Amino acid sequence: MFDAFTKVVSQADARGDYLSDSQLDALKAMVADGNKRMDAVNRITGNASTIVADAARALFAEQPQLIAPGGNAYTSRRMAACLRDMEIILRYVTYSIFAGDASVLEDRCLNGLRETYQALGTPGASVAVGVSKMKDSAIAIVNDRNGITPGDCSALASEIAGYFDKAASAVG
Ligand code: PEB
Repeated sequence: MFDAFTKVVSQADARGDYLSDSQLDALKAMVADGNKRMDAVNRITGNASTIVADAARALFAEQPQLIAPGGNAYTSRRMAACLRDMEIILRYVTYSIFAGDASVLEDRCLNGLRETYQALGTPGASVAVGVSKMKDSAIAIVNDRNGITPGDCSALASEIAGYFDKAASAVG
């Protein structure tokens, strides 16, 4: 598991070289904008249950066969497993945002997840739709300018969107 700092250290070490100027500049920019990152993690974490519940509701409205008899989210046990899966994925996305690196998400959550869903008969494409709905509401929450000094969060927002996209395409 890497964060943005250990990732560049590992890359430099693989070259047997010092950190490059461009690596240092990128990390410097990341530190300078660190409060935005912490705010984003805090906002998503604080709204996690709403993000998960709204995304699941919207997914089941679009794909009602999932919660009909025989559907993969039918029965409370499977519904609970489904909501839990979305919560797990969102949690790993918040770790990645915090770390500024996707490796924690890749190694501890997405690795083998497609195969797990195949074995369970869980439709990965539907999980991917749920993840992309979580992305939309998380990004909206991150970009909410209400009551704060507005700044440019576009780079951070697209980095965050990238983590959700990675999760969706790992199972979809
Ligand atoms: C992955 N999900 C399920 C299981 C596992 C995961 C390992 C099997 C064991 C169990 O039921 O608990 N676990 C999960 C995860 C990590 C992990 C991401 C990462 C670290 O450890 N069903 C649907 C929807 C979707 C869904 C499309 C969006 O119709 C999910 C939610 N996952 C779902 C369901 C089950 C499941 C298990 C319904 C239960 C399937 C079953 O038991 O038949």
